[in-house]
Amino acid sequence: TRPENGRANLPAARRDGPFLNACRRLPVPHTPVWFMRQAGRSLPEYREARGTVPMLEACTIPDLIVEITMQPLRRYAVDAAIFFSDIVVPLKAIGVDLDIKPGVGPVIADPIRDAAAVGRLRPLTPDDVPYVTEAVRSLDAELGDIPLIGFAGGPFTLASYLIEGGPSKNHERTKAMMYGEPELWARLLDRLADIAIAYLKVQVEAGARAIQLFDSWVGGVAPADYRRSVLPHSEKIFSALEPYGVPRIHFGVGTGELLGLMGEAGADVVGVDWRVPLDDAVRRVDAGKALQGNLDPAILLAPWEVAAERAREVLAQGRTAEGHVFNLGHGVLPSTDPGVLARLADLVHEESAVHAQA
Ligand code: 1CP
Repeated sequence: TRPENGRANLPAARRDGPFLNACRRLPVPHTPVWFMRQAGRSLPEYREARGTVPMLEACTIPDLIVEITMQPLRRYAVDAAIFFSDIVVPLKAIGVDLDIKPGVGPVIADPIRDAAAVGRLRPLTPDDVPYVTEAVRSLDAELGDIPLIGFAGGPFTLASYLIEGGPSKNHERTKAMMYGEPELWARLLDRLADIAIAYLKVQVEAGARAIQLFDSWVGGVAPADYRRSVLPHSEKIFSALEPYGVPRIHFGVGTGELLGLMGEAGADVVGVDWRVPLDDAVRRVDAGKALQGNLDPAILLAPWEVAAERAREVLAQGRTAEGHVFNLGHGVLPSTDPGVLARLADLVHEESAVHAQA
């Protein structure tokens, strides 16, 4: 049964479109498409709307969240919107002293390196993020048939920011804790899983119709360690969301060797970066999963015909999956021409529709 989700006052006749149906491996009239980081610095209207408002503050202002989330939908024929926020917002909301520094990313004032610091990470409640509930409700009403994707950071990626104190190339201290202090590591990841669960529930209960768990930096972990030290926590998150019946997407960068395990963790849709062709990814995940991806975002900086040819290849490889949601293999690069993304969304629709009818 579907838990009470606060959407009872909205029109009931809302149909699941191509995005939700592809996630559920149902027939679609065309391949659905959205772009990770479709809102953000590639759009002049984003830079205009943000002005001088710091990133984390912007994530607490419902009108601004709604405006920035809607901006890409005015330009691109995308089949889903993604909530404008950041993976560190719930950590800030429970009192972690952190900031998002322009050109750097999340920076933590007092990195978490011992049991006392892990103990200070408290659970998240809906009252910690009223601006999320308010913004998602407004978006749900404004979006009509276009579904909103809610998201949270995966446990390894959030742990890495908290332990390293900021962005990191090798995740050295993070892995040192994972290997050397497995009990402390498990306690930290369990708390982060609970925070992600609470944060995702807030979004789904306010109207998000799918969720994506971004474990962006987990690709540096070997499969056996992933299974032992990360998967149980991701699994806890996905199973807590299961009763809501919303598609659950799981994505990380460089996770070619982990795709099967990321599906096993409980994702309905496995996100694939540009390194593994989708027809190969199909063989790496169990039956019963849809795939999302995976055009190299950098190819959009090459001439259009080059990008278009590769997009056609991604569509062809995606036809071997039980369900395919077209996306980039990671987020839109800030220097991307929005006009190219607009053409890409149209190409995906037009060229996949031909095959859907065939
Ligand atoms: O399409 C959208 O609306 C995107 C919204 C969004 C999302 C999904 C933002 C806004 N951040 C995120 C998630 C996020 N944040 C991830 C997972 C997705 C991914 O892998 O790209 C990660 C790893 C972060 C952490 C983060 N926040 C970074 C990366 C730092 C690093 O370790 O290299 C950065 C640069 C940020 C800041 C940020 N978040 C979002 C924006 C638009 C920005 C840029 C800040 C600004 O505009 O001032």
